[in-house]
Amino acid sequence: MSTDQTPTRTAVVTGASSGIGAATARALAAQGFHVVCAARRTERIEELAAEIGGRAVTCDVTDDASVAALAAQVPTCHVLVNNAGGAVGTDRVDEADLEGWRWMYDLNVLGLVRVTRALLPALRESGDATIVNVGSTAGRWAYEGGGGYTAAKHAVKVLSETLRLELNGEPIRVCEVAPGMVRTDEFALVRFGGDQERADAVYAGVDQPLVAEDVADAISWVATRPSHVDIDELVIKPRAQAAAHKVHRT
Ligand code: 8X3
Repeated sequence: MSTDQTPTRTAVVTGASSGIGAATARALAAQGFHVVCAARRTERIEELAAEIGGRAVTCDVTDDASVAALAAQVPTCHVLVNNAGGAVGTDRVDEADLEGWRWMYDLNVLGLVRVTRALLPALRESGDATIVNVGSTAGRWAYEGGGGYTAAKHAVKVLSETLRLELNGEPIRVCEVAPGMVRTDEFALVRFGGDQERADAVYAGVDQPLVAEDVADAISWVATRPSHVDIDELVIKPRAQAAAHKVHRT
């Protein structure tokens, strides 16, 4: 909680309307941050912001004007969590649906660049900032039918490294939190175009996939280390998942 001695720090979380984003907004608010909840679905983020004493800003990270409007409302930002992202489809490279691949690149990669670029003045203004990019184990491992998503998440990993190099010497650290199998309400459902049965099959027999709160906890930990400590990368998976193809199911 903020006191007169510890001025309120501001965090911006994109994709805050559900899943890891909403859980991260709650976790950072519990750490005393004033959280700007950014997402497209206004009603959801307004409810969340009211719950955590934060602020809702409707924002589509794939839209320049929308991101500029977000930045205009955040003069100082201590923590930026680039969480907005998602997967669509499981098409092989030889059958790639380029529209879906373009959507994934725009959302996961260019969305991150757009928001980071727009908020860098506010991050600099804070004098001590952290950028947390939500990557994925899909940014570490290839798997069949995952090409569009794994390519985008590999880009998130490389962009995090690039930003860390480019911002070296400034009081801004760049961290990537890369989750594996996380059971959220929407990730798999969106990927399979609303097919609940296929979405459920992803987690079938897996003893305790991660939940959004597990990842939020990791993000919150990364963001609250002493300023000089940069957690470059944190890969987090359920115990049952040893690798993309090695998931213990009962
Ligand atoms: C989600 C991980 O394995 O579904 O970011 O690609 S996976």
